[in-house]
Amino acid sequence: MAEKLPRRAEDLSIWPDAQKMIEKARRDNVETVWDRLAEQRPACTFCKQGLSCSKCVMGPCRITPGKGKRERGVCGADADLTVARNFGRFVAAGAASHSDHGRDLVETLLAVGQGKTSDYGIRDPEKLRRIAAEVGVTVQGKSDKEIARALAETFIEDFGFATPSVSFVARVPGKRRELWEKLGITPRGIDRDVVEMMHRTHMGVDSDAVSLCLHSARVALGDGWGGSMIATELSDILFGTPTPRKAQVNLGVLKADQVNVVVHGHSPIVSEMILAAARDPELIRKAKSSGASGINVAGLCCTGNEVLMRQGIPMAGNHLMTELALVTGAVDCIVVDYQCIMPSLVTIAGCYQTRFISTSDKAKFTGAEHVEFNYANARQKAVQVVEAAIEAFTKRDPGRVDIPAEPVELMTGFSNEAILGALGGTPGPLLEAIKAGQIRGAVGIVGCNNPRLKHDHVHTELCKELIRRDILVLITGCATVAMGKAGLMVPEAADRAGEGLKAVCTSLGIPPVLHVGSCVDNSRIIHLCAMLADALGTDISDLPVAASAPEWYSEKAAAIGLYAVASGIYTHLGLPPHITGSETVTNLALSGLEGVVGACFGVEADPHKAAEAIDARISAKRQSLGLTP
Ligand code: MSK
Repeated sequence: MAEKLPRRAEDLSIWPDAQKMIEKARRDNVETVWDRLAEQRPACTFCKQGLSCSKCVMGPCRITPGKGKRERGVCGADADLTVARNFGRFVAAGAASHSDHGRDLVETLLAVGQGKTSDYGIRDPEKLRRIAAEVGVTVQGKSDKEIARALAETFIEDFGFATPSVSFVARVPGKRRELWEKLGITPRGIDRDVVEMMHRTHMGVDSDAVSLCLHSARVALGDGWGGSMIATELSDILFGTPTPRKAQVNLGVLKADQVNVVVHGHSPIVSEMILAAARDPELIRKAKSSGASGINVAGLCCTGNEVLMRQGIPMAGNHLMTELALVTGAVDCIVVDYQCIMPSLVTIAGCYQTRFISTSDKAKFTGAEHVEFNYANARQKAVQVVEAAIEAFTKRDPGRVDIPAEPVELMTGFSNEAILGALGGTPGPLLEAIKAGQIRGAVGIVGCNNPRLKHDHVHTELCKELIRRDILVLITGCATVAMGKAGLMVPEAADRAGEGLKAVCTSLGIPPVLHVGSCVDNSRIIHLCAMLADALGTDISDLPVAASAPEWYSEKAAAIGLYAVASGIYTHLGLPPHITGSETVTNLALSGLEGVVGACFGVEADPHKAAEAIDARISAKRQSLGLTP
């Protein structure tokens, strides 16, 4: 039976700005993600369950478990092995993406240390020294440049195979480290573990589903405690550690009378330079002489989160808003780096005279303009891009512009340093509030949108339900835009929380939903959990915490979910991954992992039932710690 997909705009997204732009797209004959999803229906059930294999040319094979016929692929792989191989590669792609992003930060830091760039520098020298000392780099008597170089060289080793484990494994509580050692899943070199997954899943190598799943966990841990954590910490060192600040969100952040430059993707390396160019008085003068009142930079997806966290740059939207932002007709230039950039954006940009500019040598788009950025030319290239945006503004057709909303306020910038700073420098007060039951627990809501679910419905309903139950919410990635638009990221939202959480938020002047960054910044959440566990002298799996990716779509989200679980954090998913064709793998994910790593996945599309399950988990953990449930 074909899955029935809604057509009415109000059934596709909960937001008026999205609904209006979906309707405008239809009027303008612009195809969107929802149109393409409808064309893909019905979905291939073999692929959906992880039961198709095209990893060699003896096939491709489609496995039908328990039917007697086609129970195995040509090589003899059964459903369990086929699903485990597919899932292993899925996670490896996600971990590789985050980690390759981290690698770019290492290269930039190295260039700073070697004096090969004057465009980038150290904006947080205190953090540079702190992180360097933490991973064993000598800081005494050394200049910032010398430390930057030595720190970059240490992290380069983390990507290879010369170390027994990645540096930040030292942050993991002792009990958990011992468990990983026992299971053989301590992350070693980041690249090594990803490459090993590609090797293991080649025909005729690792042919045991459980063994492959354990290596998937190791690859994911190399992402969370390796590539992503390096990306987060080095971004702070190079661009500044976020501090709380106010900003705005939704399509209303685009300005009809200004040159609108939208940054999209994940890395701050390009977006920070675009921002610097947009603030250049010479370029502002140029924009004004072209008839604009100024240059407005707005963010999409996680590049947006990076500049939102550090610079308070407004957010135009999340994953499912990227096409719709262009449909406003008000975007003069969209500048992209990598990840989560729908190739369809090039075509849509062409419909509205928007300049689509790619910037990374590893992410080119057919039909796009390519302006390649590197650490030696970034400032000059950023000027070129902003000049292109100014030129595009002069060609904009005001008759096709529709900015469909007024922006909503939010508060951002809750790095771990900022959170601990607000608590007087230690996690002690947070633990006291947890012990007293004012804050019953904490949940990280992370990740994407998926057109198979009503846009931002699960995010916002789950979040409202959790804070109502005195559960603090930390958010990253595209969930940020959802909670921001729902008005949950301002201190006044404390009124929508339970009495205990409300009292804590009111006394600190913070929202009940804290923005901690982009998708790589989920590393901040696991680090905070490690600090809490250490302060309690326990393991992460004993804490009253959980994670949730309510509307996830990407391989990266699978890697995040798996590193959270392997770190001991129960993780809710709004949709299952493509593993349901294997009983062994599905049972392992939904319950078996509990006995192995002390946490597992839960799948639930209904936000209220998901909140129930998360709440039950938090209550049980509180009880085991001797606290009131
Ligand atoms: S951008 S991975 S849709 S969070 Fe990080 Fe958003 Fe998910 Fe991409």
